[in-house]
Amino acid sequence: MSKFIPRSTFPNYNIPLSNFKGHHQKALSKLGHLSPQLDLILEVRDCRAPIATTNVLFDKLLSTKRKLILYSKKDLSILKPNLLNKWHSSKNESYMFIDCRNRTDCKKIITAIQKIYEDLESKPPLGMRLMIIGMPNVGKSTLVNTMRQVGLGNDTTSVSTKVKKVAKTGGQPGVTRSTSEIIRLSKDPEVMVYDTPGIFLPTVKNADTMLTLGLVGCIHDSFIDPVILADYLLFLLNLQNPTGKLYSDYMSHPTNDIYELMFNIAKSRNTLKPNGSYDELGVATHWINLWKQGKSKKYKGLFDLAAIQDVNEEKWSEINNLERERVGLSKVNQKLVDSFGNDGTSKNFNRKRTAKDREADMKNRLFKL
Ligand SMILES: Nc1nc2c(ncn2[C@@H]2O[C@H](COP(=O)(O)OP(=O)(O)OP(=O)(O)O)[C@@H](O)[C@H]2O)c(=O)[nH]1
Ligand SMILES: [Mg+2]
Repeated sequence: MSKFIPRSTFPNYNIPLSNFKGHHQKALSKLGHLSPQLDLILEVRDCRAPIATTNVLFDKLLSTKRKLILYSKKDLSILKPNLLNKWHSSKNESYMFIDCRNRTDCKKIITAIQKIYEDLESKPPLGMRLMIIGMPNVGKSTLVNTMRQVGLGNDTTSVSTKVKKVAKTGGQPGVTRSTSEIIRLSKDPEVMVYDTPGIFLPTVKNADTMLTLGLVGCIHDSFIDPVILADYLLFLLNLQNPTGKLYSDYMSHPTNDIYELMFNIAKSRNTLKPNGSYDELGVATHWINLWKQGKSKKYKGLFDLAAIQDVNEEKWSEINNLERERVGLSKVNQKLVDSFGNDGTSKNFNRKRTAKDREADMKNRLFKL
């Protein structure tokens, strides 16, 4: 048999590149209004797609803020922590590699926050204020709940029954629709956090990125044809391991043909019809969900092409800079610059100030007293 060669490029399907919604815009302006009272930003990215789940819009609004980057869902990912180190060390950016449901990981985050608090020259009199931000469905609300249990509970091993979950979570994007009221995470020192809705980019740069975001659940299941998504997953898996081992439960040799794989999946699940046909959408969705939800330990994934290719720090910075330039030209970005200036600190000079602005000013003043 001839040697199997994985595909090096994926067909450019006509997939919508935008999923930016009204509540994303609203959350962005709320972020701008609350920004003056924030002492620290927790930016959550999915570590199965560390580049695609980076939203450069936040950099505009919060460029002057101290930030801790949290790469979530480490239990579902094969991303090497070394790669993150390579990317972040020269920029002196703080990051952590976490499972949002894991109490030990959340304890480490709280300890890091307490350390940052201790290093603050002037301590905020009413406690430290954080905001948790990120793309949809990366685990922000789950993280708030676990950090709260750890921060307000007494021990880190058993589940505290006293500390209730305060943030609604769920498997689809868009579960959190509006910025929360302030939530207490710990008492000594006083640490409070705002949970925010996941915010999408105005548009993503190409169909590959959209497919990557589909595989980590940043966009709704119904948004992309499951067969295309299943095929993209096969394309990525073959690049990671061209032996076919990653789907050896279903077939004995590697393939570039999603229909061959789907046929074999249907066969091994006994869902083939007598005429040899099968429910394409059902099988494709089953195949995607194995990886998306990490149905067992063997389905750990990495869905960012650049991360699979192990790009170096220079290339990673170049990708981010190009992305900043591209998103910088969008209307959404222009609106932010008009309202909050280039770094999120200035007030809008062209627009008449509204009652909402005055309310935000008042809150910010009170918090900083
Ligand atoms: N395996 C695993 N699942 C996680 C982790 N973090 C969150 N989840 C799951 O991911 C899904 C989304 O979590 P949420 O906390 O609702 O995500 P979110 O970022 O608040 O989502 P939006 O509010 O829609 O933007 C839920 O089903 C969580 O149980 C993690 O670290 N590992
Ligand atoms: Mg949420």
